[in-house]
Amino acid sequence: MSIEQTLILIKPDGYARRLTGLTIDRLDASGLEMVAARMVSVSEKHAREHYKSLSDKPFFENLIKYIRGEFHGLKNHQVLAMVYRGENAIKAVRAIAGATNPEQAAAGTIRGSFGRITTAGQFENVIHASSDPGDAEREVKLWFKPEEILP
Ligand code: DAT
Ligand code: MG
Repeated sequence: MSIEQTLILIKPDGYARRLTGLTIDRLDASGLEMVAARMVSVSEKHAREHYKSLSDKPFFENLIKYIRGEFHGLKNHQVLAMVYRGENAIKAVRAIAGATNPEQAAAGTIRGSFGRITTAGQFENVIHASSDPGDAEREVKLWFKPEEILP
């Protein structure tokens, strides 16, 4: 048994399409515990830091625009950032989220039900979820100060 923390972001498509409540409902129903939550106005620097491991990908510049709400008219660049904690939380939240590519995400997962690929080729997949313990630790630290997370 391993108690983990994982970072979740409601991405701009999720926010703009009013999928925030549905996402939280599914995360809560998993039995995991929400231990931090904050609306964040995502700066260019923060976006690039969050996705730095993808900086050599052809889709990187559009990914930065996407996470900053530029495809959804979000002038405040807002995302909802949360930390959930519990047994195997990282894998559990990835399972609720579904595969990265919305066309390959299983039916019933958040991405499978609500994600899409735009005609411009942009993956809009509603939520971010940390993918492994190393990423989770780095991402939780990047989005939250220690005192913003319940003990
Ligand atoms: P995940 O978000 O499932 O951890 P990732 O870390 O590999 O996936 O990529 C981060 C985001 O980048 C992903 O949510 C959507 C976008 N992305 C990934 N692969 C892509 C691709 N082949 N084409 C367009 N966007 C992509
Ligand atoms: Mg990832």
